[in-house]
Amino acid sequence: MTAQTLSPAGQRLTIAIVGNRNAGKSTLFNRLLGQDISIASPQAGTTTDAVSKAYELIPVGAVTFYDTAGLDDEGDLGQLRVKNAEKIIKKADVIIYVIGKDGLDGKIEEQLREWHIGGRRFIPVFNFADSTTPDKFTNAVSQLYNGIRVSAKTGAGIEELKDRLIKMLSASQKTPALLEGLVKKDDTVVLVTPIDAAAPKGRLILPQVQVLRECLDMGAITTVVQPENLTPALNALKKAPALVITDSQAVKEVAAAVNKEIPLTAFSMLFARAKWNFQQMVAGSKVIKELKDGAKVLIAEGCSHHITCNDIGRVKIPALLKKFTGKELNIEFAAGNDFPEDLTRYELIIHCGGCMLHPAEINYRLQTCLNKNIPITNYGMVISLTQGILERVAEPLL
Ligand SMILES: Nc1nc2c(ncn2[C@@H]2O[C@H](COP(=O)(O)OP(=O)(O)OP(=O)(O)O)[C@@H](O)[C@H]2O)c(=O)[nH]1
Ligand SMILES: [Mg+2]
Repeated sequence: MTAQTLSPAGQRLTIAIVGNRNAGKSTLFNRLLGQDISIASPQAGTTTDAVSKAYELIPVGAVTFYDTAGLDDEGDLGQLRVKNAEKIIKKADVIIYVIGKDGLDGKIEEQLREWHIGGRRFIPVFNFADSTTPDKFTNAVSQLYNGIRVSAKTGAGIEELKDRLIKMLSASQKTPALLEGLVKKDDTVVLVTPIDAAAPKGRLILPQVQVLRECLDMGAITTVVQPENLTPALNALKKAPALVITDSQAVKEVAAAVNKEIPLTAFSMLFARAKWNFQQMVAGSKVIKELKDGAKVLIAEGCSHHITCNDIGRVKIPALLKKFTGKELNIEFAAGNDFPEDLTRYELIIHCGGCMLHPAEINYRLQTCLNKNIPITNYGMVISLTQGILERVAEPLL
């Protein structure tokens, strides 16, 4: 099994190696991976398209390293390469900023400061330790942001860099628990997972698998059923479950079948709380009631290959919105990396659960909406709200 297949992309951590042309990014990339994968040469602009390599970084697990084009690339094509590198930076869990033999300049310092303020995880790496002596400014900035001196050519300092990388990645790996405060050992939990035509063949979708795994890790007694088996399953239980968690698509029938005293929520709610910003997204959903004819709404999907999500985003949600608001909305769609940079023309963003999105990318999307004051919510919340059940499924998480 290769590292590529070990864990889903949403969980595989990514490391972006960035910096100006000729800083030694490709040499460092090859050195960290212990293989000659990316072409390194004295010619500035050798790397054009980003190069990625999946790698098993012990003890962190499966990670992906990215080698990128120089951030100081010029010309029309150069600008496209810079944009591509910036996209990779956005989703990286850790950024390695390689500083070449020319040392630091104000622009690099400004970038490091911005990441520092924004809470990004980054490591300034001062390359060419074999042949350069850093000036005063470089030394001061290095001290400020805990820089590391390495020589990608000789390998000096690489072990220290790997140790730091492992520490940082381990810190970003600790995703908050989905069921925290909701379920404890020996509690009974019922999961409702419809298997319809759009369900993937032979398996469960990632959010369901993650919740189920967490139930098992916690020592909860878990029953997994399709909606039609829910009532018999509840009747068969000697005591009421501590929690029922349903796929949002079945929320209406599940809410009708589950006694009001039993806490009920949806997978999408748990993910909104653990990976996104629950309050921000509940608040975002409230905007739906105020949408007027012609209001621009963006329905955004984290990836473009989940048939189920595609069907929910493109067919079901527009239909539910139309029925609920009675308005002719102006709905646009975006999938994968096409999340628009300029969100100001939208009155609402409705996002998928983002099970395949990196935490850094999710943070970026949330932050962009927050900065521009654009309401954002998710598929599950819209489905629940338009069927009058949002308050009930949000309640256990408030
Ligand atoms: N002496 C010395 N040379 C290095 C070091 N790191 C890289 N080089 C050399 O610097 C040149 C540029 O290295 P690359 O790894 O291609 O640099 P890059 O940042 O990938 O450059 P672009 O792809 O053009 O953006 C090559 O000739 C490398 O052999 C180092 O630590 N010491
Ligand atoms: Mg290169």
